[in-house]
Amino acid sequence: MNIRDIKVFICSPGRNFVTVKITTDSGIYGLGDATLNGREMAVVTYLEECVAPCLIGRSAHDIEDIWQYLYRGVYWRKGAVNMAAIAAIDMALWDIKGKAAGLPVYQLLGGRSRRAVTLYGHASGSTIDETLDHCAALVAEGYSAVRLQSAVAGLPATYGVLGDKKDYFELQGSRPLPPEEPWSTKKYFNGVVELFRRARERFGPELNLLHDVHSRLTPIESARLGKLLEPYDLLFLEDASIAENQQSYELIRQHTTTPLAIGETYNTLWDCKELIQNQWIDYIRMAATHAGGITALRRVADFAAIYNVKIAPHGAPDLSPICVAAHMHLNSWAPNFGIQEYVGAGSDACQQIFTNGVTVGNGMASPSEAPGLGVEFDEQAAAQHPYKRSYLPVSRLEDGTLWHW
Ligand code: GCO
Ligand code: MG
Repeated sequence: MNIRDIKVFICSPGRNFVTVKITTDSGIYGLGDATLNGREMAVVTYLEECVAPCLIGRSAHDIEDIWQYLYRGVYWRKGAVNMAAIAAIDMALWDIKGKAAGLPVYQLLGGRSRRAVTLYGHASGSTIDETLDHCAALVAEGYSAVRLQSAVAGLPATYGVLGDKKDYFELQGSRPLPPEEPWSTKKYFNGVVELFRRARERFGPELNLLHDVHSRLTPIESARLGKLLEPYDLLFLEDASIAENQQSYELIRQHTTTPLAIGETYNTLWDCKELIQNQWIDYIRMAATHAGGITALRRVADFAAIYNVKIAPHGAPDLSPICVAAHMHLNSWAPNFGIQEYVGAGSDACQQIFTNGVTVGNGMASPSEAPGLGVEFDEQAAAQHPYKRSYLPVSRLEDGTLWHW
């Protein structure tokens, strides 16, 4: 079963998605996600120009060798563009292997470790009340875990908050250049602790609560936030500070027992080796699409398990339904799975283009039982929604200093 053809598609059903389709000479094909938010065309070019020509004619069964070929065989290791390209090829090859074997991918990984995958939903609002009402609606739908984000009072926009305060879903095409958003740690601190105090007051002790800081704090500020949030018992505090210097998490860890999560921008295990090995974090949030696919994420999960770190894959809207499917297979298998971020099935157009077979209900999800990943991609429907250049916003302090993501 050799690789006959590799096609790369880019479509924008509300936001951009890059999709890879590998077809074999036996007629079996596989699909993978290579979406890199705001840098989509770099991955398309890399796949078409540098990756695809090297793979034509090779055995589609050689997942491991192809992964090594594209990682070790290339002088330029790691990197977001490279690893997103490898990820898409890898997912498509697992999809093909599953179809050839007549088994869903989670069975190839070793079978189920749990009945279903626990999800956390997103609740946000312009005010604390609005955020908590949003949370109540998710609880009514059956969610047992919810991420809370409220607009920072006194700032014109807050990333991660839906509504007129800011769009989280980054409407594509509306941003021909990166918008800029101001940040004030002081203003943020004023509201965030109150948000969680009020959430516990309203929902009681059972509901799992989460929060994403989007890396806006310095390590000592993160340590302080973790301490202040301890009474409200978060499942995890996400991306409190950046960890290019992984040791900065040692400082945060020394001060707080609030569980810590990080990793959605990481491309390889090397980005978080010390974080995991030293048990400075509790959840690793790498995504199959940005970290080299199923092959790579499986290794991350096994490494993390040794140190009591769980996987909690990134599940924002810029990961295509194909990546969502890949995560559901990994999550079903991984003995050290923690929780999966979930933001819904996407726009109507998105659901017309992609079918991923994932069953969602009562705040839980299960992968498709179909052979492979269980995903479908409608090429004609995708062609109706062409690529639109778009960017994530840039963050600046109120005096204009460029700030962290
Ligand atoms: C999350 C993420 C997203 C990212 C987005 C960037 O936890 O859902 O932080 O909000 O910012 O995926 O591409
Ligand atoms: Mg995040």
